[in-house]
Amino acid sequence: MTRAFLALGSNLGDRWDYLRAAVAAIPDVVGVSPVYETSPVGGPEGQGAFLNCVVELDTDRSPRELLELCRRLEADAERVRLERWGPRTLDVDVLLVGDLRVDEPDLVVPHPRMWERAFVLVPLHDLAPDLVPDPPVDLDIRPAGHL
Ligand code: GSY
Repeated sequence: MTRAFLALGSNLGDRWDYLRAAVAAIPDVVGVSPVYETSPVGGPEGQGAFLNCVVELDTDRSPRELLELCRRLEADAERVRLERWGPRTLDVDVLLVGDLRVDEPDLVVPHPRMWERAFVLVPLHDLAPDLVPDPPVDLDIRPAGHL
């Protein structure tokens, strides 16, 4: 079994509901971080704030199987890709799968931008202070509650 982490975000529609339904549908969850309300990073002007969290799995699924799971969760949330980086009902990313490294056109693990994203590092620190000992201090990341 492998310790894996997925990042979830929503900034469209009932954000709490989308996160709640997604986490309930993820197998092998052993930890769910607090939820943070975060200012959008990148993307078009004027899009709404995100709710972000991270989940920890104890899983025997491969990185690709986890990617397929993420895509299915996004499809179940009726996600429509209107514009790249634009608002989304649900975004689910594979962050880490143990020590595995993948570098394929549609899947890079560890997630290539995770170490520069406070909205990932702060909730990841809550679950795994061993992996993120010094989370960034960022005023755009506000505790919002628990799922
Ligand atoms: O990559 C995840 C989607 N996303 C987010 C997000 O989840 N949270 C914040 N705060 N900004 C974001 N920009 C993108 S793209």
